[in-house]
Amino acid sequence: MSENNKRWISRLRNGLGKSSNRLVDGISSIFSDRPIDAKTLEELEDLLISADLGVDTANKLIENISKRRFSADINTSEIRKALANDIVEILGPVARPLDQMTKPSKGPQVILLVGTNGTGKTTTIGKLAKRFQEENKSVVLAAGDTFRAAAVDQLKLWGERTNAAVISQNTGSDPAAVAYEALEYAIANNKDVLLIDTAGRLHNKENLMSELEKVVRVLRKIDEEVPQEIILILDATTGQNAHIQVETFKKLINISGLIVTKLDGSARGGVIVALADRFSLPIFAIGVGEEADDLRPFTAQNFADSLLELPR
Ligand SMILES: Nc1nc2c(ncn2[C@@H]2O[C@H](COP(=O)(O)OP(=O)(O)OP(=O)(O)O)[C@@H](O)[C@H]2O)c(=O)[nH]1
Ligand SMILES: [Mg+2]
Repeated sequence: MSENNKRWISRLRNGLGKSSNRLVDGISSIFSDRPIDAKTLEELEDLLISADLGVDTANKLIENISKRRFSADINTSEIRKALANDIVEILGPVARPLDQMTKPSKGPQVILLVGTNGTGKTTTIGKLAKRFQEENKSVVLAAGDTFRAAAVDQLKLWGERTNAAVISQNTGSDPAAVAYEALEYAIANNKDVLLIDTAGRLHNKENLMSELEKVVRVLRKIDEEVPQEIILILDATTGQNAHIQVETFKKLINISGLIVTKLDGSARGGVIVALADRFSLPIFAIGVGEEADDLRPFTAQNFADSLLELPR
């Protein structure tokens, strides 16, 4: 394993520390001097639910555990390994590297980022811009959050840091108009990637949600293929609320994948397993901090091993 990979995994482990400590301590205390039976399995199910794995997923994992054969003197690391294996089965199909995002047949790759307030959309755009620049791709950022002047300034700062052009209009202007102008700019200047920021919107505010539809509709007047990806940004610290966010956004626009942020220091990393199991949406990356380098690839085995504190 490369040094770089090792460093990433140790950052992920640190990030997931609170979630994994709780799971691992819980498993140790449930199975200390007790066998795997209906009672301990019920306690394990409760533990998984309290770690945000969700009722259905916890239930499925427990069912799998109950079917497995363990040695008579089971130790808790065997249980952790079995759980990690089953979690890998759930996460494997949704873990998707960034370079597997849909590529355009012509023109720039357009990625629209959406989500509720404060989930990390703008920060994730900065992180993605850095990643693409490192691959020698030219990047344009569209300041589609026209609600607050501060939002444009925040995006401009990321533009400066990552050497990306930023297209913005006055506060209060139509986000669809900003997106349209940015796409025209990206095409005219042969840019490789266009990342479109949007205002945080509560999923229960209908007018704001329909504004998103308009952004997509207007972009498609220029090119029917775009945006190639509509990524929903979820804040892991909101735990179960993430489910409602996915449901509501999915109803309105065609979400093509997720990026889950704030996995550093949050005690709620387990929610990713529940989301993967329930929605099967690709997870393209995870956020483990506020800096440009804090976007990590999401890989099933690393995540499951980190969540259960298994050796690498
Ligand atoms: N710890 C941590 N903080 C993050 C992460 N991603 C974003 N943040 C922080 O979360 C806060 C909100 O991030 P923004 O990127 O402004 O979120 P947003 O979705 O654009 O917010 P609105 O535009 O207001 O809806 C900022 O303080 C970020 O630094 C992450 O992965 N880890
Ligand atoms: Mg923002």
